[in-house]
Parts: sequence; structure tokens; C-alpha cells
Amino acid sequence: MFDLSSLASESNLRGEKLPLKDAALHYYPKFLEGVDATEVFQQLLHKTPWQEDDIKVFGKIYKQPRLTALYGTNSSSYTYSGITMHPHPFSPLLLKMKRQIESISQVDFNTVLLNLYRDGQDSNGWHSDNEPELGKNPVIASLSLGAERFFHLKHRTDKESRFKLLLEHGSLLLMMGPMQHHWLHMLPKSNKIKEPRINLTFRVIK
Ligand SMILES: O=C(O)CCC(=O)C(=O)O
Repeated sequence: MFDLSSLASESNLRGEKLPLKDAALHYYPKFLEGVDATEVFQQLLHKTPWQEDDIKVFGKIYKQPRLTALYGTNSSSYTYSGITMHPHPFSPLLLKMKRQIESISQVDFNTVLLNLYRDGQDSNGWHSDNEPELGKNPVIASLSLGAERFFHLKHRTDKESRFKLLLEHGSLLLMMGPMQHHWLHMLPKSNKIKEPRINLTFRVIK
């Protein structure tokens, strides 16, 4: 097991509040730095039991354009976009990251959803994390590893309010407040990206 000690340094905890109305969004570009981020990425890439699910779009069945895995501190399942996932028990590495993220967010997470975007052809369509089991105004902590990808946001009712953020290797994005109620987010395809990216979203499933 390697050491995530760089997390303790102050520079890693320096974040910025992003100027979004009807939301609280904080970005920590160097939450995991250099070697640590790369080692965590490699371990997750090779040791995670990735699953490939089918999704139904307008009555037709497609492969979901990414691989996923769910981990939980209890056995509560999580259902989104018609897919019900059953959690694996947290690994020591995921538990360590959960604790470090909790020290910033002050929220005790019980679930983490991992997404593997194998290359730029994998993506995540417009949605918000507003499933009933997440409760009102959920705090969602999103850790990015591997290839940098753009994260797009659009307000549900104010069509002028759009935002785009480059999620860097080792960065942490905290989504809080009424954000999931007012905003949709997505990760578009990109022909330029040939490398994989892993995203972890820590959540509280009630
Ligand atoms: O990959 C990302 O950064 C976004 C993931 C996401 O939106 C989700 O898992 O709900």
C-alpha cells in the first residue's frame, strides 16, 4: 500500500469556488499530486472489477459508453438511468481516499461510483445526480484521474447560464447546495483523446 501523504499538504487543499448561481461548486486542482495520482490511477485501472452495462435509449438497447463499478460501506443498491448497481465492499485504497475527501467536505460518504472512460469515444450524457436516494441538495465529491476531460454544465431554466471546466489529473470537484436541482452536467466525446480517464463520485445513499 502506498502513501497518500501529499494529501496533507496545504497546497493540495487550496481550492477555488466557481461562480455558478444556484449552486456551490469548489474545485481543488491538485488534490492528489504527481506520483500519488498516477499510482492511484494505475491501481484502479487494473484492479477494479469494471462492468459494462446496457442502457435503453428511445426503446433501443446500447452499451453504456463507459465502464463502471460501485463500492459501498453497506449493501444498499443504487439505481440511475434504469441501471441498478450492487456495491462491492470498499477496498483499503478507496477507503483512504474517502477519508481524505471527507476531511475537506465534512460529509461522511457511504458510496463511490467509478467511471472508466476508455478513451475520448466514451462519454456521459446530460443528467443531474438527483436520484431520490441521494436526498435533497446532495454533496457529491468527484475525483478525476488520467486523461484531462472537459466537464460541461448547463442551467435547467436560464439558457444563458453554461459553464465548462477542464477536470485535471488528481483534481477534486465538490458539487454542493441546490446544484443538482438547477443544473445538468455532462462529459462529451472527444476525437483527440486516446488515453483513459477514471472518475470517482463519492455520494451518500440514504
Ligand atoms: O466523469 C465525470 O466527471 C462525471 C461523472 C458523472 O457525472 C456521474 O457519474 O454522474
